[in-house]
Amino acid sequence: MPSAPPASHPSNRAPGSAASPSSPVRRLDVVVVGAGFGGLYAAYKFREMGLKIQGFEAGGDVGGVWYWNRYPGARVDLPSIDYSYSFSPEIEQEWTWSEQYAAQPELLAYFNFVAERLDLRRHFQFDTRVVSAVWDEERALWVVKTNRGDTFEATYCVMATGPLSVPKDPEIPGLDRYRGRLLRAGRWPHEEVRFEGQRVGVIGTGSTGIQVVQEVGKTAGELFVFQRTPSFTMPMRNQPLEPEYVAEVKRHYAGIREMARNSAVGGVRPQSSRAFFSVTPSQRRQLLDDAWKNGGLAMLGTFADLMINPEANEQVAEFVRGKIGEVVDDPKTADILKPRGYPIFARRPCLDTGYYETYNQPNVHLIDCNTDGIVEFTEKGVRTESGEIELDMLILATGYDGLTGALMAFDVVGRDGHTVNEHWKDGARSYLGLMMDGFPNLFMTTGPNGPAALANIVRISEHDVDLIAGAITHMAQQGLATIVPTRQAEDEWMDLVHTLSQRTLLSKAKTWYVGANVKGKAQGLPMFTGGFLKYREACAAAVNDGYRGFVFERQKEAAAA
Ligand code: NA7
Repeated sequence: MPSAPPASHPSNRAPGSAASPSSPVRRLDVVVVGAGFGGLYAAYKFREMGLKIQGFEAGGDVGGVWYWNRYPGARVDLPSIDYSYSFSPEIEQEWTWSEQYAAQPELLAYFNFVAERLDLRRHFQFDTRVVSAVWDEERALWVVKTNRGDTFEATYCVMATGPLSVPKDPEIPGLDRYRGRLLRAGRWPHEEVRFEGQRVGVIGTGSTGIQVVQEVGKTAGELFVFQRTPSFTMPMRNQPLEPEYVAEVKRHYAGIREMARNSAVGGVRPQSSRAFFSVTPSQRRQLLDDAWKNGGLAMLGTFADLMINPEANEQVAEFVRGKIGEVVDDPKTADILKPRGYPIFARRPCLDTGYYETYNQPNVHLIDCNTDGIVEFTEKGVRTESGEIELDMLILATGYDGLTGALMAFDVVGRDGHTVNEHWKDGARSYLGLMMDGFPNLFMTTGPNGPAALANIVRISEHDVDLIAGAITHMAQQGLATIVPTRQAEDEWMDLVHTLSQRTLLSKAKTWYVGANVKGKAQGLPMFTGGFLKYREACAAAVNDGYRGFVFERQKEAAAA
């Protein structure tokens, strides 16, 4: 294992404790940024390898996006048994999920359980932001500074910053003028918020807005939903998990995980190889009806060509529009809720529990921002083109600067002063979604050019951490000091990412997937759309081919450089 010089510093401070700006520099093997799925597993893995590690997390505790997203109705849209770690049989056996799709409090309880069971909290400084990470070419290490004034030096830097960690306010003037209670879904307060008797506004109708609306609509005095682009949402049909079923799952976790790892989505949801037009219209209808009844993302797995055949896609979209018409009483409201003009599933498919039914309640009002756009925020609420709507509370569910936001939000400076912001000015680029040319020993988990948001994030996180751990072990065994991808390898990977993305309808909607929700952001689908298995295979092929596409330097070469 790489070993760092003896630490000239106190041992890890308790979470949340501050350090003076004059604290001595700490020398580490690995710095890990983020305490979500990727960061927690990285801390565990590297510790078990005997590495000296330090993690940083801007939140007050473990959980990543689930630490911040405490809004009412927050819930995962993948089955809990799938959306959980596979690296520890003990965790699998000792933890019991209560619902098919866990709500945020249960997900956070799971993070806490993992952190405690594996004693991981002591590796992190919480409430701590990394403000810069600068590569020191001479000494072949990363110099990492935090907002507490501390400096750390580490051979490796692992950015487990996640694809959704920088919430985005809407680009509407006057937010600071608003005097009512402003709530951001992605920065929800820890205390309970009550809506009884309140006039509440929600801006945004993505996965988050839909979960908020269906929950807040139950108790709010009046709820005003500001919708610009309607999402397609399907019934989640969540249910409690029976003890007998949970026992079966626990007996068969190994096989379940194996199936997930060998699938395109990194999960166990069924996927068809059937082409839409290969079966008769009545069979298609039957399959779609069944998927609707089964709930979850079943619809997405009904046909194999939904994201490559626009006609097939449109027929499925029309099926869902028909369902909206069946549920929503007022035809005008139903019409506004029906998504048009982009392929179904090109925006993240949403799962709901009674979302469309919410609009049948007299206290819920839908505002179509396409015909009555928001002009500005006022002291009392929101002014649309047709007038002012007074609100006691305003909830922003306006999404994230996804995929690239976290790493571009602070100074990450590689060789020759080259920054990630410069590297990504025309769009995110990397080799295998894991490393960037010019940034030695800097790894990403769930990076923007891997499957990122298109496959189970827990499986991707575990895969990436394992690969990074393998590279570090390889380097230790071979006496290597630095690893960096070549420009050519990065170019070739990005060519593949680009070529594959041209074949899918995923880039045909204005979403955070393509950067459309952030003004001035480079546009394009940066994710690897070939599926999780193909991604794993590409990574494994590079590793097995002697780390093809990577350049290593020996310890003394690096020191002499
Ligand atoms: P999303 O899916 O990016 O949704 C954000 C929503 O906010 C979307 O409906 C936007 O409409 C809306 N928005 C943003 N700015 C405005 C303005 N100015 N006016 C009106 N509406 C606006 O984020 P989520 O948090 O819901 O979901 C993120 C991911 O979390 C999701 O994909 C899952 O992976 C889980 P727009 O589409 O821009 O017209």
